[in-house]
Amino acid sequence: MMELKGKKVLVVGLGKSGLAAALFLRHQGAQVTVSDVRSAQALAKDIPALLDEGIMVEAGGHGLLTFRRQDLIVVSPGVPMDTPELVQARGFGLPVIGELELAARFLQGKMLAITGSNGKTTTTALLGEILKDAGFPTLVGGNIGVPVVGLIGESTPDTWSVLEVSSFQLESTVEFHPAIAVILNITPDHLDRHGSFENYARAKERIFAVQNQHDSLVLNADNDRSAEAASRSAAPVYLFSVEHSVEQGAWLEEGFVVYRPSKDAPIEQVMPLGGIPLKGTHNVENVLAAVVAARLAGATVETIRKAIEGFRAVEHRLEYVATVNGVEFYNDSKATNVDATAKAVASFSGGIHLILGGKDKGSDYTLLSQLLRERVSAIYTIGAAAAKIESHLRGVVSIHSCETLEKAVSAAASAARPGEVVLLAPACSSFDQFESYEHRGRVFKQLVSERRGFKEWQHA
Ligand code: UMA
Repeated sequence: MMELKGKKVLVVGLGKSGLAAALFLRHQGAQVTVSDVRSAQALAKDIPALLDEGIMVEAGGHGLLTFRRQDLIVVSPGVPMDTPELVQARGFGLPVIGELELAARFLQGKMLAITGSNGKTTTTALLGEILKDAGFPTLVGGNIGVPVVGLIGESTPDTWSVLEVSSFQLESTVEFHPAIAVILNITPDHLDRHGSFENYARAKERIFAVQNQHDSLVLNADNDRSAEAASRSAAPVYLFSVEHSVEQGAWLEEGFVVYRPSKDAPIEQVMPLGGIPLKGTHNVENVLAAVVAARLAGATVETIRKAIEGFRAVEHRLEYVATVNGVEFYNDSKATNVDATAKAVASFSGGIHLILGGKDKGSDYTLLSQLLRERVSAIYTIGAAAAKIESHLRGVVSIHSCETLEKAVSAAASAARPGEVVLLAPACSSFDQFESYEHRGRVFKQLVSERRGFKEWQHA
């Protein structure tokens, strides 16, 4: 464990992670400064509490000098590692680590870490439930919305920390060492930040970089880039597949989820496929991954089955909102990349009115063409990416340019016939028009509930 007492530490970024990291470092006796590009006015909510703790705050930009006089720099996940200030700091030999790495050095107990382009939050939440139900002291955090550094105080040597980890967090890890690591899938995302698919995939692979033969790595046999990581793993690899059986891991057999701990061991029947309460094949994959990881952590088949049966969709992830005039509304605001949108669309057989758009991340929307032709009645574009999406999908499906979510919900709801679906699965991040994907999802749900209110009022 590193000594922080009396050390000068700079925290870059004052979001959830920066705030938690600054307070933790201060409580360890470090002299802490936080630097953020946002104005003092924008940060007003957090500054007084930090100053009270004796933490210095630099707002409105990152001063080059601030970055020089430090013993350690801790970076928030949303801050790219190649900003000029950080490049210069590393040039001067200053240690620069991410919030996850800092946390990993102090967290007690074992870590079960989950990454992937899609499905991370659902799988993390599900595994958290299973391990709690199994009676293990369990903490849940990471990209799911709770900074890992904030879990340190509650952790004990017996704790299982179930962590959702993103490529942004993994990119800069050094000692981060989960006992069980899961890569659900690797498909293009965050290319604006990582520069190329390969860089992004390599960042994700850091989840098992420090693992050894006593650890376990869980990979998706059906996703090439996930499965291929097996060749670089020092830890034994377990697979899951919705398509075929695997030597050790989980798959589907005659309508059942089954698990085999090793090649020659008997097959364990976990639960009928119909008992999974979540929509879509991608959620079956998430469940299979959770079954493998939970069995490896020591949960019984019985506990796993019950926890899965009682699990409900996490908010903003293919979340059923309401049925209005016979039209079903689904909120998949967390579908912030093309692959997630494809998975959402594939979860319905047809008649989909799809709301697409937001902030583009360098994505190729033509990848959706085939699926849209098969299942989508019309698309409704919103936000900054609208023109690009329209140019990629012109001629594929009928397009309504709506600009705002409000207009899109209204247009889609008017066009959809009973039995059809209005789906928000925008394939983009939200930051052009909303604070976050959660904010976008809540606005969507609000707009739907207003329509329901309108209908009730009409029929009153
Ligand atoms: N900032 C700077 N300088 C910069 C860039 C940003 O000062 O060059 C500042 C911003 O002004 C802002 C702060 O940094 O004040 C934001 O930091 P952050 O983006 O790291 O946000 P946090 O609130 O700390 O949230 C982060 C994760 N955010 C990102 O990775 C972008 C959250 O994941 C995570 O839940 C949280 O830590 C707790 O671990 C969100 C996310 O979008 C949900 N993740 C991506 C995804 O899921 O696709 C990876």
